[in-house]
Amino acid sequence: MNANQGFKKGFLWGGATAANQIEGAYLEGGKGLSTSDFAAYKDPYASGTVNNFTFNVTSSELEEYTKHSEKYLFPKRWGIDFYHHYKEDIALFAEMGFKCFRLSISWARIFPTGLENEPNEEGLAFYDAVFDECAKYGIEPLVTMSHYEMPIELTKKYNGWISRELVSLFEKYAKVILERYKNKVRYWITFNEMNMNLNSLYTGAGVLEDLVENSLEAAYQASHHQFLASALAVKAAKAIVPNVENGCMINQIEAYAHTTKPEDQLQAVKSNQLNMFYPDVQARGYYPSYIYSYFAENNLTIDIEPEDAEILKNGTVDFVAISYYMSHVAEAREDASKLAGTFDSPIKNEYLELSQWDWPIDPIGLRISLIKLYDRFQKPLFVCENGLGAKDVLTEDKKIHDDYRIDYMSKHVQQMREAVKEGVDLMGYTPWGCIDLISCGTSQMSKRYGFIYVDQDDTGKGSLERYRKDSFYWYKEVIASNGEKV
Ligand code: BGP
Repeated sequence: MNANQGFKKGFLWGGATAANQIEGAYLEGGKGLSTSDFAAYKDPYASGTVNNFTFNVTSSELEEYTKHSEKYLFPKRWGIDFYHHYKEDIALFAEMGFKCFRLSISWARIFPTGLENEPNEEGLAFYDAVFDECAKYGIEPLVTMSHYEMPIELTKKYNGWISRELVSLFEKYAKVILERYKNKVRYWITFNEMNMNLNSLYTGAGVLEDLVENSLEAAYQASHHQFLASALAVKAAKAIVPNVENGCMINQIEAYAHTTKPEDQLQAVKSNQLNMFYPDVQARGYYPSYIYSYFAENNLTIDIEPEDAEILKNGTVDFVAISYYMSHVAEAREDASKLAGTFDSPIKNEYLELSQWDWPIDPIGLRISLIKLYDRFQKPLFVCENGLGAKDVLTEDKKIHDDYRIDYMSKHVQQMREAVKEGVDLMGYTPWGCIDLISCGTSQMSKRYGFIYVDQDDTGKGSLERYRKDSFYWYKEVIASNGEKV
C-alpha cells in the first residue's frame, strides 16, 4: 500500500455555523425562546479583558433579562438574519465550491418549549428549505442537533441537563428531525463540544450554575445525561437514516507539558485524558476506568443507572469530530486539577503568537491532535471548526484584505495535509464562521471569522450586506485544488 499523497477524493471542504449565531428571527416561525436568547452583550473591554465571556447566565440575570429585556442587547436574537438570507448565503458558499455546510438545528424551532408532543411544522419546513437549497448545489449538510442552545423552558423547569428528564425529551426531538430529514441529511453530530460543559454549564447544558452545589459534579452529571441522549439519538439515526454517519465532537485543546519534569508530563497526560473522556465514551461506548478514579479523587458522585451501560454500548459514533483553535500548557501544581482540561491556560506558551483575543495560534497542535486521535480511535476524523477571530476592515471600495486570516488558515490546512500523509483518515474540514456571525463566547459581531463579511456592528446596526473577503478567493482555490494550493 502506498502512503497517502494528500486529501482524499470526495473530501468534505466547507464551512461551519450554528443556528443561534446566525439565524436571528428569534420569535419567527413559531420558535420558542432558547438559552442563547439570554446571552446579553457586555462591553468586552469594560472588564479590561478581550474575553469578557457572556455565556454564563445566573438565575437572577435570567429573571432580570426576562423582565427588562428592553434594557439589554441580545445579539444572538438577531444573528446575521440567515433566516431570511439563507439563499444568498448558500449561493456564496457554492461559489467558493463548498462540498459541505455544517449548521445546527435550533431545538426551540422544532419544540418551542421542548415539552410539546407535536413538533412545530413551520420550524421543520424552514430546515427543509435550507437543505433543499444546499442540495441544489450538491452541498452535503453536516447537522449538529444541539449546538449551545435549548428551549429556555427546560432550564426554568428542570435546570437543564442536570435532570434526567431531558434524555427522553431530546430523544423525541432527535427522532423527529431524523425522520423528517432522513433523505436530505446523512452526516449528523449529536452535541457540539461536549467537553465545554466543564467550562460553561449554561451554554453547554442549560444549567444555572448558582443553583447547583458543586459545579464540577453538575458538569459531569449533565454530561452523563447528554451521553445517554446522544447514544439514543445515534441508535435512532442508524435505524432511520440510510447510509448515516454519526459523529461526536469536542473542543480539542492539546495539552503540552510546561517542562520535561515528569510531574508536568504526568499533568499533561491527565489533562488530555479529561478531554478524551468525551470521545472515549462516545466512540467506545463505555466509561474509561480513569474517570472513576478522577471522580473519587474529587469526591464527585454521579448518578448512573444500571441500564445506562447498555444504552452507551448501543450508541457509538462512526466518526470523531473536533473543533480546533489552540493548544494549552499543563503544569503540575497545587490547583492543577482545576486547571486540567480548561479552555484558557494561565500558563503562556512562549513559542506561540496570540490572536487579537489572546488565543494561542498553533497549527502544529492540530497535526499532533489528529495523529493522537487517530491513534486512539482508529475512526475517521472531521475538523468541523477552526479559524481566526479577528477585527476586519471594510474599505471604501467594499473590500476586506484579510491576509492574516489567509496566513492562519493556510498553515492549518498544511498541517492537516501532513497529518493525512502520515496516515490519518480525515473526512472533511469546515472552518468556523465561514460567514461572519455572532461570537459564541463574547456575543460580539466584531470578532469575525468569515470568508464572507457581513455589514453589521456589535449593537446590531448595519445593512447586512454580504461582501467577499480576500480569503474567500483564497479558500475557493484551496477547494478547487483539493487542498494542494494553499
Ligand atoms: C466554539 C463554538 C462555536 C464558536 C467558536 C468560536 O467553541 O462551538 O460556537 O463560536 O468556538 O468561539 P467564539 O465565538 O467565542 O470566538
